[in-house]
Amino acid sequence: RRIRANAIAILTVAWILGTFYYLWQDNKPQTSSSPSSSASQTRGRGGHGGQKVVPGRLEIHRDDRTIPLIVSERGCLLGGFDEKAYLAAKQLKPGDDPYREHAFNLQESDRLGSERAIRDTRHYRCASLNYDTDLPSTSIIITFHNEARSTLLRTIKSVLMRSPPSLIQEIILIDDFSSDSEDCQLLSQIPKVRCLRNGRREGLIRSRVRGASTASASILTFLDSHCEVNADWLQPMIQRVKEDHTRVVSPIIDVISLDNFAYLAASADLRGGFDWSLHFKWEQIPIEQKMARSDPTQAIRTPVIAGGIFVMDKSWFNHLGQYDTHMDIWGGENFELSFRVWMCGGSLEILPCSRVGHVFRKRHPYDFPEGNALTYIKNTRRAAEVWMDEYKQYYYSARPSAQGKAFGSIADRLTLRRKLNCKPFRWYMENVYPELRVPEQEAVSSVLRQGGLCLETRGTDTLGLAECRGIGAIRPQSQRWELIEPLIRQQDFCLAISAFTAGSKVKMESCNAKEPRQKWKPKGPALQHMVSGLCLDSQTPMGPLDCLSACILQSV
Ligand code: UD2
Ligand code: MN
Repeated sequence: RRIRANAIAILTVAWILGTFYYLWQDNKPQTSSSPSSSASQTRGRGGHGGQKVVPGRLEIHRDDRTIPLIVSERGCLLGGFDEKAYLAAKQLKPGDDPYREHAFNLQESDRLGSERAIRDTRHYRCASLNYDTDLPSTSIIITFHNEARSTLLRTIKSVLMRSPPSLIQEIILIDDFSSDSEDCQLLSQIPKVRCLRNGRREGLIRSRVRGASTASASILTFLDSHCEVNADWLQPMIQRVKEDHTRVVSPIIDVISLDNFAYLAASADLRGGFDWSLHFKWEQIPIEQKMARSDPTQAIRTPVIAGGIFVMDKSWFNHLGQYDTHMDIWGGENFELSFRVWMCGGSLEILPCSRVGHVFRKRHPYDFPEGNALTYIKNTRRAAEVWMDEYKQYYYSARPSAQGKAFGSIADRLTLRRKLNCKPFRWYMENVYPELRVPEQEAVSSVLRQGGLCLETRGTDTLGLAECRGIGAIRPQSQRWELIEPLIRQQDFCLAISAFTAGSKVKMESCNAKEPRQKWKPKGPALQHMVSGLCLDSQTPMGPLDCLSACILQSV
C-alpha cells in the first residue's frame, strides 16, 4: 500500500511540474520579427501590450533553436506544389542591385521565404469580437505583373494560413502578361488557386474585372500581390458586407518596410482622402468623428479607399458597373470606384479589426506603355469627367497639364451613371467629404449664363453675351467668373452697376469689396445687387444686349 501511495505521489508531482513547464513555455515572451515566436495556433497569447504574435510557421522549440515542424496540415496547404524549388529557381544573383527589379529589397524578401510570423497589430478588443458562424465564402482576386516570387507566394500563403478555410472559396490570380509565364502555371498547383494569364498587358483595372467575372463566390476580395494578411483579417470584412451588401470595406493597411521587410502597425486614426489634383492621401479622421468614437473596433467611414485591398459583394460590384475598363495600367480607378459607390447608394469604410500588411513602394517597378503621367491623367480625367460635375474645374486648375489630353469616350459611363440614378457630386461634397475645401471659398461658379449664352468681357470695360466656349479650366478667361461674396470677379476687376436704378448699365471696375455698386449675392439661380435689390440681366428693354442691366443672369 505504501509503495502504491508513493507512486501516486510521484506521479502527481510529475504531473504538476509538467503543467507548470507547459504554462511557462506558453507565456514565454514572444518577439515580433524573429520567426522563433510561436509553437502552435494557441501559442503566443498574452504577448506584449495585449498583442499576440500571429502564427506563421508551425514550430517547436528545442535547445533554444527554432526547428520547423513539418506537419501534414502544412503539406495540405500547398498540395503538390514544391515551394522550395519555386523560390530557389529565381534568386538574386550576387552583385545584383536588390532594388532594381521590384523597387523593394528583394534580398530581404527572399530571405524571409514563403511565410513568417507577424505581430497581431489589432486593438486588443478586436480579439474578443464574435462573427457569424455562417459567413459566406469569398473569391480572392490578386492581379500581378512581374511580381517577385517570394512576395507573391507569401501573399497567397498568408491568406491560406490566416483565414478560416471555409471562407476561402478560391484564390484567383491574374498574371497580367508577366515576362515569365511559368509563375502562373506553377502557382496553379496550390489547392484552391487558379491562375489566368492575360494574352497582353491589360493593367490592373481590366485584370481585376477579368478575375471578378470568373469568381464563383458571392463576395469578392481584392488584394495586391505583395501583402501579408494578419490574424482574423477576413471575418470582420465579410461580416459587414453580409449585413449590408452595399458596403464596400477595407482593412487598415499596415506597412511592410520596402527595405528590411519589417511588419509595422499603421495608425488606426486614418481614412482615405485626396486633393483636387486627384492625388490620394491618408488623413486624420475629423476631430468630431474621433470624439464620437467610443469603440475602437467600430468601422471608420472613408471618402475614398486606397484601392488595392477591399471586400465587395459580387452582385453589387456588377450592378454598379465593375470598373471603368477604359482605364489603363494603374491609377485613378480607386477614385472612380469610391465616387460611384457613395453617389450611387453605397458606402465605404475601413475596419480597424481587419489588418493587412502591404509593401508600399516609392516608384513603379514596371513600365507604362503610354507613359506614367499620361496614363494617370487619362484615368483621372475619366473619373473627373464622369463623376465630378461642375467640381471638375478644380481638378483642371490643380492639374493644368490634364487639359486637352486624350481620355477616350465616356459615353458608356455617363449612361451608367444615369441608369443608376446616382446623386450629384455636390451631394458627395456636402455629405461625404465636407472637409475637402473648395478653392476660393465662395466661388460658386465659373460661368454666368442666360439662356444658352455666357457673359463675357470684351476689352477693359465692355460686357456682352456670347456663345459659351470650353468647359472647366479650358473656358476662355473672358467667360470665367468667380463669385466671392460680395464680389463677382474676373481677376482684379469686378462687376459694378453704374446707378441704383433698373436698366442701368453694368460695367467692370477695379475690385473694392467696400464699394456698394459692386456688392452682389446669389438669389436662387440669379444674382441680386445687394443695395438696389435688382438682378443681373441682359434682357430689359432699357439697354442693348451687350450692356447688361437688371434681372436674372444665372450662375451655372
Ligand atoms: C495603390 C493600390 C493599388 C491600386 C493603385 C491605384 C493599395 C495597397 N494599392 O497602388 O491596388 O489601387 O493604388 O491604381 O491600395 N499590376 C498589374 N498590372 C499592371 C500594373 C500593376 O497587374 O499593369 C498589379 C501589381 O502587380 C499589384 C497591383 O496591380 O499587385 C497594384 O499595383 P501596385 O502595387 O504597383 O500599386 P500601389 O500599391 O502602388
Ligand atoms: Mn501595391
